[in-house]
Amino acid sequence: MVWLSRTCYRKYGNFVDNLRLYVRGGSGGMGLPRLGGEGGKGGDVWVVAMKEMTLKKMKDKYLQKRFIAAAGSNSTVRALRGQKGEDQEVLAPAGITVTNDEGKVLGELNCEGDRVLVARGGQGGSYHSQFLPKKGQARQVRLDLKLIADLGLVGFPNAGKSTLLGMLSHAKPQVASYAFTTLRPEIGKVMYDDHKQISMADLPGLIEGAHMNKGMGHQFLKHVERTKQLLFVVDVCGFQLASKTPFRTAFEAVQILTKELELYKDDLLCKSALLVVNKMDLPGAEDKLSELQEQLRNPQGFSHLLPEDMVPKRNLVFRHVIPISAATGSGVMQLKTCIRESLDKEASMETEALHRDRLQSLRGVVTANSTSTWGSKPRV
Ligand SMILES: Nc1nc2c(ncn2[C@@H]2O[C@H](COP(=O)(O)OP(=O)(O)OP(=O)(O)O)[C@@H](O)[C@H]2O)c(=O)[nH]1
Ligand SMILES: [Mg+2]
Repeated sequence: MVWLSRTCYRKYGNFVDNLRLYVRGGSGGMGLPRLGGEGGKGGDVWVVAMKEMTLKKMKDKYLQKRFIAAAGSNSTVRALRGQKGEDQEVLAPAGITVTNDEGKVLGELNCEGDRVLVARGGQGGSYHSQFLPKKGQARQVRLDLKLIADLGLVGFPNAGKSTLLGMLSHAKPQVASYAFTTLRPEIGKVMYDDHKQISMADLPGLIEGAHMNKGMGHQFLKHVERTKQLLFVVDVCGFQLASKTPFRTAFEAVQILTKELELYKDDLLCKSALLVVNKMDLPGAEDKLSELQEQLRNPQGFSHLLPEDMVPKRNLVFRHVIPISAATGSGVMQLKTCIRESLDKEASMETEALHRDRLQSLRGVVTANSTSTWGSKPRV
């Protein structure tokens, strides 16, 4: 079962978990042979971690994805030692591995302020180089988000996330009828008949106000950031955290979970998501499922059910909505197939995008070469 509206196609599979950049250090400055002057060193290019940054923001902000540091200044009679060129800083998110095109790890950005040198500036011209400067180092580098799993389970406490992971994988997460049974992520491997494995992270239950650090709060949301796709799990009969907190239906749970992700980082809503409607073995579940399906088809029509500040600005469009019972196992095989289909589709889209990128940068090189050939003076 898939519901896709036209507006949501644009956001489909838009989550960015890697990015390729062209980086080049600045050239060195010219030396001054007459007085033995030394040109300034070219600037370096650094990738620097900044809290609010995401790969998606980088992609939108730096359309060309080319970063070239400034050249060092030439040595002059007034300043025999030329000044160093200014460094170029590329702002990137934390939780990134930086590699070169051959896959060699250049460094990691783990927390705000961490920096990795990705291209050195060229040396300035000096006595040792007949006063001729060196060009800066030029290469492609790749930033990869350190993912903890292909799929992250997102849901209120007690929705049955751990029970589901136990059903789909060999993991044995703790299951209990009280909230916050799961306190840290646990990864399970889901195996397919063709021996492909995917990883699924059981995450602590999310509650209203998580974006303000309530419940497991930010700690939990940080993990959601690091999964490729989201698997929302809701109890078809709804959820109530405590007698003093309001009861939430399955539809309201979907809306609140979406809103919490949006308030934390709205980029999270660009990830592909699937919805699991659990506990279908309970009495009255079929009627509740039909109601939920109707509400999901037209979420705006039911926005009055929640206070205005809890209604997400944009509704998630689930690739699949799958009713299951994690307790009895019904619907779980169908879910497994849908998960695989969704991940395979995203992988093929990524490969296509990578080929397009490579082709584009190759074209850039060809154009640059042909321009320099045409532009050079004929030899006499
Ligand atoms: N009837 C029924 N009960 C279920 C089903 N799936 C899970 N449960 C029960 O729901 C309760 C909560 O299950 P968990 O798997 O621990 O839920 P969770 O989402 O991991 O909860 P937290 O770790 O607290 O976030 C347990 O008592 C399970 O036995 C289901 O399909 N049907
Ligand atoms: Mg759990």
